[in-house]
Amino acid sequence: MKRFLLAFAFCLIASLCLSAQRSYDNPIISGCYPDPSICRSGEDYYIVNSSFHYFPSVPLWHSRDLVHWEQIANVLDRPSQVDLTGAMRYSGIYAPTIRFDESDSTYYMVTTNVSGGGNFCVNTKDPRGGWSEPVFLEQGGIDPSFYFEDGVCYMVSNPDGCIYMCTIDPKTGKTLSQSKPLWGGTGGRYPEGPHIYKRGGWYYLMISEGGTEYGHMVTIARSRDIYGPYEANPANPILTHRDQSTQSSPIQATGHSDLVQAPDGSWYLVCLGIRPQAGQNHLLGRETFLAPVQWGSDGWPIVNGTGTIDLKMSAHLPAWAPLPQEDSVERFGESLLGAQWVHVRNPHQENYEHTSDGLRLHGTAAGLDSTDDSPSMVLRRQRDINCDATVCLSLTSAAKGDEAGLSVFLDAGKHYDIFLRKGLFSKKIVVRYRLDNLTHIEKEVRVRGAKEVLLRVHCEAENYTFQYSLDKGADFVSLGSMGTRYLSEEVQGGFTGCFFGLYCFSPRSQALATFRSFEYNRF
Ligand code: 6LW
Repeated sequence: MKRFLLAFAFCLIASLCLSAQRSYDNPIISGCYPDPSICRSGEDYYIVNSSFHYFPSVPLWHSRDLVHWEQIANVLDRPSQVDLTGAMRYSGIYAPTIRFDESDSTYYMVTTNVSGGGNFCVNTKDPRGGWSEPVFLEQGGIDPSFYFEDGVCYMVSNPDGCIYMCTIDPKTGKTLSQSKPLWGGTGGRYPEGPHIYKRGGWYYLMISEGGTEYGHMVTIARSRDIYGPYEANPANPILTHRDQSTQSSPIQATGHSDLVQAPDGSWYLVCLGIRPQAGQNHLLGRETFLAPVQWGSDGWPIVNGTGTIDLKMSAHLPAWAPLPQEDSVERFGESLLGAQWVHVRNPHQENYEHTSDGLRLHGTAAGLDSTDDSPSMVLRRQRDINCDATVCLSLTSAAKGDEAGLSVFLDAGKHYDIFLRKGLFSKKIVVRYRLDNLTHIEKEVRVRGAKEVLLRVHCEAENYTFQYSLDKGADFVSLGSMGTRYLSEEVQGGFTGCFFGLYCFSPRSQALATFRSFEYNRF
C-alpha cells in the first residue's frame, strides 16, 4: 500500500511538473521565421516557416513543450525539390503548412513557389529523415493548407481574394473535386493563410487579413458543414495589434496564425509578429510567437484572453523541455553546415569546401548584387536586435579587386559589408554601404602581414557598427556605423529580415576565402 501511495504521489508530481502554468518569452523563434504553421504527432510538435529566396528552404523545427524549439532540418534540401531561379526577398517560397495525417502516419508540407511552379506538397513518414519529391497542385492562390478527415484531403488556398476549397489526392496532386469559395473574410485586405479545424461538431476556418504589415489580424468563421456557409465570429478579429490598446506594444503586425491542440485537450496558437526598432522599423523580419487559446461558452476561440500577445507570457504548457545552450562560437571544419545556414537561391555546391582549416568559399563573378545567380555565400539570420556577429577569415589566391567578408544582407543591392579586398600590392579592410543606386565606401585601411583577420558587425537598435581585429580579437577597431533603418522592411519592402552573409567575390573566379569560425553573441 505504501509503495502504491508513493508511486501515486510520484506520478502526480511528475504530471504537475510536465503540465503546468509557466512563464515563457516571446518570440519563441526569433529572427526571420515568418508564417508559422504547426502540427503535433504524439508528444512531438513541428513548426515550419517561409523561406523566400533562401536554400535550403522551409526551416523545420521540433519541440516537446511549444516554447523551446530546435531546428532539425529544412524540408526542401535538394535542388530537385525547389528551383529558386530569379527569386528575390519578396518571392520564392511563401507560407508553408505542416500537417500530420494520422490515418496513414504521414506528414505533409504544402507551400507555394511564387517564382515558378505555384502550389506543391511533399511528404514523409519521418520529418528528420528527408522529404519526398514535390507534387504540384492545381488550385491556385497562395498559402495552401490541408485538412484531413475520413481519408479525404481538403485543400484550401486563396485564388481571387477569397478562400477556396477542393479535395485532392496529396500523393499525386490530382484534384478530386471542383474548387468552391468558402469565405472572403471580414473585409480586410488580402484574405490569406487559411486553415481548417474541427471542434465540437463545428468546422472552423481561420484566416489572416489586413496585409502582413501593421494592420494585420486573424479572423475566424465556422460552419456545421465543411463546405459552408461559414458565419463570421462576431468578436473578430481574434488576434491583432492594429488597435489603440497595442499602439505602444513592442510587438506589432501580429497575424498569419495556426492552431494546435495538446494531448490534454488545451489549444495554442502560433503567429507571426514583428519587433520594431529605431522607430517604426523592423530589421529581424517577421518572427514566430506563441499564445494560449481558450474557447468561450459560445464556442469561439479567445487568444491569450485579450486577442493580443506580449513578450513575457504565462500559459499552461503541455510540458517543459529546455534545450542545451547553443555554443556562441561555431568552428567550421570538415562536417557539413548546420540547418541554420542557407544560400541565396540554389547554390553551386562546387564552390563550398569543408576543410580542416575551415569553410572554404571559391569566389565567383556572382557578387552580393546578383539578382539571378547564387553568390558564393552562406548566411544565418540576425536573431536579436542587440548582438555581435564575428567571423575569422583569410583570403588567398586573390587578384586585384577580389573580396571576401561579412555582409549584413537584406537582398541584392541592399546590404552593408565589411570585407577584405585585394589591391595590387596589399590588402585592405573596407566598409561599404550599398542601397540600390547608392554605393558608399565608408572607410578603407591597409593591412600588412596579418594572415587572418576578424571582422565584426556590432548590432544595436539604431546602428550597425563595423569593426576589425588583427590580433585575434584582443582589440577591435571601429571603421564606421550606419543607420539600421535603411535595411528595414518598412523602407525596403519585401518579406525577409537581415541575414549575416559570409561571402567571397572574385570576377575571375580564383580567390579562396577560408572562414575559420562564426561567433554570435546577443547582449
Ligand atoms: C504569406 C502571406 C503573408 O504568403 O505574407 O503574412 C506572405 N502573411 O500569408 C509572405 O510571407
